[in-house]
Amino acid sequence: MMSEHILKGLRDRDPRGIARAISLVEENDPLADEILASLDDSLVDQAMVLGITGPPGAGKSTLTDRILSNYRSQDKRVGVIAIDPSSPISGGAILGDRIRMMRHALDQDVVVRSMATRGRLGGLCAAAGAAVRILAGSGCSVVIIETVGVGQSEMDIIRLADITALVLAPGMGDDIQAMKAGLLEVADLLVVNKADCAGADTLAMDMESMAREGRGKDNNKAKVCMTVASEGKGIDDLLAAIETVDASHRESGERRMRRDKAYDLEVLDWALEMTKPLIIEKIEKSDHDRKGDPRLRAAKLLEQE
Ligand SMILES: Nc1nc2c(ncn2[C@@H]2O[C@H](COP(=O)(O)OP(=O)(O)OP(=O)(O)O)[C@@H](O)[C@H]2O)c(=O)[nH]1
Ligand SMILES: [Mg+2]
Repeated sequence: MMSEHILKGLRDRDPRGIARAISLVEENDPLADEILASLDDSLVDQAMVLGITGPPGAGKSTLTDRILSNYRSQDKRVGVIAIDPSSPISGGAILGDRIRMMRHALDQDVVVRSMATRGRLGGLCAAAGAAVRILAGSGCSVVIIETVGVGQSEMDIIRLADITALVLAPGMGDDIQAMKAGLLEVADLLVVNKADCAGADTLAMDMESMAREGRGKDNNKAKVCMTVASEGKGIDDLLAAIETVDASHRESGERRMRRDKAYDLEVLDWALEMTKPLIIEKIEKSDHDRKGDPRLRAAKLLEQE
């Protein structure tokens, strides 16, 4: 039985079974409900979901790989969800990501999953949320979401994370200006990567002052960390900072609040996903005179039972 096979793969925590389960849910397969219902909710509750975001080329994947190795050395099982590394902006870095992750390919306690935004009409938040649940529910105590910090859908994705690190690198002036508005708000940690490159200290100072200005609601300012991801430098300090933020969020209730918000976002996204086919069907069945305003027509279609 196919469904038994998939569920067994999940129970056995077999990376391929997990990957298959994520695909099925993403494709809205009839098995999706059963897969999601089979997960251990307490594991999902306990896992730490870490968002890694920032402009293309800042070193997010290199950093993710280092963080992953570090957690693995603590014997933690780790899941990674890489959102659309093939966006038009970053231009096909997916191969690079794959290659970098290859050294974990044979590790049964690492599950890496890419998810495309391209060619998708919404539903990314729902799919990524389900992937987080499947990974956490099958024993990944850390789930990392890597996403390029650009579009709105990526911003929504970051809201699935308990903690978000914004990765920046020197020499990307314009990108940083563009990021300021949205991403600084959601960042708990500001990572100045490529600290081996010229301009890193200046960038770190800029970030320090921005962090002071942008003190969040809980009055905690984002901590600035410096890393050289390509050489594995600064990773221990970064992980210590992550742990501190996580502990304080768990204690203050901030974590619960973020999870609640993420939950609502996911419900909305799933609801939209589920109604879309129904609406498409209505449009197809309606008479095609195409007169009048499309907006009015849409309202009328929705009124129809
Ligand atoms: N000098 C230096 N290079 C780095 C460092 N970290 C990463 N790089 C290099 O920067 C380039 C981009 O790194 P990635 O990890 O692919 O960056 P990314 O942010 O994941 O990029 P996208 O996924 O395309 O948005 C690669 O060539 C890395 O080897 C660093 O600390 N110092
Ligand atoms: Mg990347």
